[in-house]
Amino acid sequence: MAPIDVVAPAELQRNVEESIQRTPVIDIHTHLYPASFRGLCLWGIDELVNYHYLVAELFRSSSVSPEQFWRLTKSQQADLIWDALFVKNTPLSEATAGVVAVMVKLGLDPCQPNLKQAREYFASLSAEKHIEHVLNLANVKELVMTNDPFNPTERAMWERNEPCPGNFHRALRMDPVLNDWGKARQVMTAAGFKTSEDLTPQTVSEARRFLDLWIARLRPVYLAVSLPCTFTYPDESQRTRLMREVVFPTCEQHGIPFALMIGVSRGVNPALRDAGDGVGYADTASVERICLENPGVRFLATMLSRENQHALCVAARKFSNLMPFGCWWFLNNPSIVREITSERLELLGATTIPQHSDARILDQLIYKWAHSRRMISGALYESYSHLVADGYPLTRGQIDRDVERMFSGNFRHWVGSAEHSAH
Ligand code: FIX
Ligand code: ZN
Repeated sequence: MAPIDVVAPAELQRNVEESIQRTPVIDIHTHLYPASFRGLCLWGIDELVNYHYLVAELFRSSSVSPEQFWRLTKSQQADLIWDALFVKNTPLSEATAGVVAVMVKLGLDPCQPNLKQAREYFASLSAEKHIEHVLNLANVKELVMTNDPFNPTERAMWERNEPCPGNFHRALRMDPVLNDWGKARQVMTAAGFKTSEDLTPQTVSEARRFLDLWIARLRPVYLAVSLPCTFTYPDESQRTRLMREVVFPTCEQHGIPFALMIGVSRGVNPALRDAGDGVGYADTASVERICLENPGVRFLATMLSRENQHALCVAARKFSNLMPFGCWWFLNNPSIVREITSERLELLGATTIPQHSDARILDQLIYKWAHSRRMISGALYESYSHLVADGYPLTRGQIDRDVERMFSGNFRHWVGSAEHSAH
């Protein structure tokens, strides 16, 4: 007998959209901080408009040079970007359309000739209240930060035990350890760890002791690194040894997953600073070899190049310790989010983590999740409609279960707090 809450084909799209809208997400990769991390917690119109995605777009629509731009104050920079991208041009790009979506959701007029009205609005808010309001608007119940013990400002905040609310999970980022050992070991040495340039047995155990200290301090849900598009594993580099002798054993010992973010080409145009990074096609086989070599470690993986997405899905069919996540950075555009989500549903069902926001400014959660939900909903509806067309009695309960899994259950399961997931 067919279950009672079978969805009629004509009701399918509405049911999928409703389930997607009402299901809260865990945003597994952001650059956000709680209000207590003053100076690192970014929100408001000047930060929104100065987002590095928009800085990159400014130079296509203005004759200002990067040198001239960086000499301006933050509000002068925001005024310049607003005028060039929102007044003199139509906010068509995803990054500009995102600012418009945030302003409309907050009751602001995106067609103002300047930022006066918006600045007055944000000046009237308190960070704590606004964080709560934005998390509700975006239906984000928890998020994961990007915590860098090699950043002196952030390190000082953790060392003086700045309070961090429970819904702001930590992720221990270790780009310097794997991409700039010289810098990483200077920080370790300054903190009293006996490390040398060469990876002597003492250096390896001291580097592990450094990670153990920060794991105890942050209790991260995962350790993470971004890697260049030229990354290969294994090779003759220190990076391979650091992965094999320091990072992966540490993850296995603590039972903490490792997140691989692969495919960035840092500083292709250094004059643009954070806005100057690019993308390159990367070697998915390296991810397969890492998963094969480390069955005791769970890996999260996101790849920056569109051309790597299919192979990453196939790799995840081969390795159950590999969890593809998110449409990272230059992939976080509606048409590509839709494409990648469909591909993952077709190859991996509801077993992946479809999106993360990568938000650097709090308010961005509003548009990044509204736009992603729209595309994920479209992809999911399409997959279900094929199933229903073949005569499957799909229920509302199944839709809700699949959406909950993708929006939070799969991540909880992966990081070991699975009380919600259906696994
Ligand atoms: O490595 C990362 O976490 C990247 O997301 C950032 O470096 C990048 O600048 C960014 O903000 C992408 O959205
Ligand atoms: Zn990021």
